[in-house]
Amino acid sequence: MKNIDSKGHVTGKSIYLDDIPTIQGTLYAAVYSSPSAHGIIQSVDYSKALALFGVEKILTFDDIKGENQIGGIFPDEELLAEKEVHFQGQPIAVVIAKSESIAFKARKLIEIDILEKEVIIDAREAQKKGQLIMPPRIFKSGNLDLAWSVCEYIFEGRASSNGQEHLYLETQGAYAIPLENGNIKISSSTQGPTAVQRAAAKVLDVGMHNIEVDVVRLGGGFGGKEDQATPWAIMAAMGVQILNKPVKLILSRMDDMKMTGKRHPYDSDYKIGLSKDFKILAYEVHFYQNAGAAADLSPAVLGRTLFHATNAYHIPNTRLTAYSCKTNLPPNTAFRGFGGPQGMFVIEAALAHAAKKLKISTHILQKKNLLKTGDEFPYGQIAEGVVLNKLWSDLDSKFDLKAVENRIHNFNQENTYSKKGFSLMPIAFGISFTKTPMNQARALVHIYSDGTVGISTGAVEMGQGVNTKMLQIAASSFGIHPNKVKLETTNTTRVANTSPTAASATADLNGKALLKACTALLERLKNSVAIKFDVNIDNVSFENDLVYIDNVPTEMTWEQLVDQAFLERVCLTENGHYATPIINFDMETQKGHPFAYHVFGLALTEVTVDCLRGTYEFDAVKIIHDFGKSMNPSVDMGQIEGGLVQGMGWMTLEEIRYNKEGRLLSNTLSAYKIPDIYAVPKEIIVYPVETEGSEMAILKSKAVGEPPLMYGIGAYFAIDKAVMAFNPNAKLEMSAPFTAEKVLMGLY
Ligand code: MTE
Ligand code: LUZ
Ligand code: MOS
Repeated sequence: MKNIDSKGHVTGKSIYLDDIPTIQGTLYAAVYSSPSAHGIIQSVDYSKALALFGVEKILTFDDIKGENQIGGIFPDEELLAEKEVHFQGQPIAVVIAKSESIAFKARKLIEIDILEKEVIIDAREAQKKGQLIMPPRIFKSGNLDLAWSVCEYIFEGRASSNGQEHLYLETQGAYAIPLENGNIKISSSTQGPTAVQRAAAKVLDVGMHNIEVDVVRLGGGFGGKEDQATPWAIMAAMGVQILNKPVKLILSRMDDMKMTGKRHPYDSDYKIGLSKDFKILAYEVHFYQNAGAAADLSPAVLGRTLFHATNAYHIPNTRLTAYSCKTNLPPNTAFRGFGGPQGMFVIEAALAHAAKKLKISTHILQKKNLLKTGDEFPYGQIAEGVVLNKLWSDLDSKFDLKAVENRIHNFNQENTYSKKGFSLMPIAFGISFTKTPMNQARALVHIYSDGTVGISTGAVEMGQGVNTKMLQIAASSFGIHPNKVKLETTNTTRVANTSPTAASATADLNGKALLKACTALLERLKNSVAIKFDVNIDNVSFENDLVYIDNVPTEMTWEQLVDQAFLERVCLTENGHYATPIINFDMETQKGHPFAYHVFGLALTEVTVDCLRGTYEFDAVKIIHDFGKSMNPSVDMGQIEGGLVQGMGWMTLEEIRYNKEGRLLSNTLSAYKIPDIYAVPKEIIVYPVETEGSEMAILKSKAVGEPPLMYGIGAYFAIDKAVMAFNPNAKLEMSAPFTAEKVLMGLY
């Protein structure tokens, strides 16, 4: 089944936030933000802005009826700055005017006086000064001190990875409208409708029942709208609360880039110890996470860095220490992989470092240490259903690693100013929110009396195809044609208390809830058939829009059955609730079983470096991926390709730069380069490996949203190899992204 949104997208008919028809009298908002990265606000002069014709109101913290607080994990973030500002782009006021252009014009007339304070943009510097979001978090396993003493080889180094701009095509925004009795409806481009509802209620000092949040779909989220869609939605809602008129707030691209947080940059010190036969015995890391000016989701992101610090390898003795460092940058946030990729980059850097010193291929070390079923992760979970060795031998038999190595070696012998490199990148990514209580979902199903079906779940469609998967579940459960099923918007009045659409777990959680609701409805309908035909309920099934008895079609259509059931006063609506079983985690001991299952895969990346220019092209990426039993191969394949290229962008082209004053320099699309069609590998081959899947995956179809991003890490190490082929003495720092400039410096 194809993605149900494809046609709407290519014909431009799909509805995004800015396509929602506006109500007459709608006002437009622009956010006024701090020009300084750290300082005390002495005074703000709004008089000139207020005097501009068409300006209705300028909202400040003074207009907040409830709490001026939007911190999701820790209460450390004001919606609108009161006295002190902590990053450039921190919202201070919201100009509300009759048109967007008046709002922007008025914003320019605001004058501010700020007493500047010291600006810190570097994570290590913040840590040295004791600027931490929370105490360091530590994972320990085995006996590290003892392990060092038996290691034959020990290598120490440093690895860093930069942030990443989400660059969803649709910028952040919201449209809030007044309903009766002071109630407010917010259309929001958010991954977390409930998060918006909860925070809005708190800031406006109303109940959650007074706020309705509705989401049609997002033009991409990638984690950037898990927590950070909230402020704009509340600002619009505040406008409604005070002016009783609809208010629309959509960030311009430049505002979005400067006001919102990104993937966390990390700097890390590692120490890795190997036995004589190249088994990793010991691994120690200090991670310095650049959290930005407030916690946002940083503590949870930090957790996932630790969970994935050993990636797809078994390492018996570890000590992993992670610092969440408070700096004067916009609060960094969720981004596809959620800290996992940053952790994986470091172990890959450590292995590449060790291999260089040992004068062997990195993949010898990787292969030797691959995780196996029964191995224990540093956090206590026992690995299950691990297929990494199978993936490796599949890849080897399909592409012949030895032949690849020889071909590249020969090419490099024959060419002076063009060098090739390749890398392998195995992945093991844990599926579930690491905070166990978040792993729950609900779905609401109506069968209308004409046999058509309406579905609401907590899932937000953001391009990943979750609506298509939900529709498949309902249509196949009832044995009816998909055009009889409609996916409703994601709305807090129909499905309440939702977890955000995140952690790649959306289809699993919401799909399981939906399946439960459908199953309950099926039982009732089967019962109705069983009575009518005087057969056993187990002999009834539905297929091809018909009622089947003993697997033989009857004359009775699905519509006739639904009509009959309705007349019999059978309830044709059901709510399903699902909570992932088994999972748990003990924060005291930092041990448990946090993940429902892991997703595995292996990527082979080949690159050619132009050794005169420092530029490079990716010849091919070949992936063997563990889909379990994919319920929609074309949607899932799209996730693999998109995730891969997004990961490669993070590792190669995308370079976020702040100056010492904390000003974002890469604040436009001309200063921030993401992969385009020319940057993608010339060849991408994805081999699905059908595995048993997992009972906790929806229809055994494993989660696919985030894992493929981490294949992109292979790009970094392929380039590294090619550069070393040209200049074996290159002193390369492990510092992503590997931009063409860095390549050139490495070559010469
Ligand atoms: N794919 C598209 N097209 N757009 C997106 O915003 N977000 C990614 C991934 N794939 C995203 C995407 C992220 S960060 C996550 S967590 C998952 O989709 C969320 O959806 P899922 O749980 O349904 O996989
Ligand atoms: N969000 C979250 C996530 O709150 N917890 C998680 O574990 C997570 N993992 C990936 C992406 N978003
Ligand atoms: Mo994805 S980072 O879980 O939104």
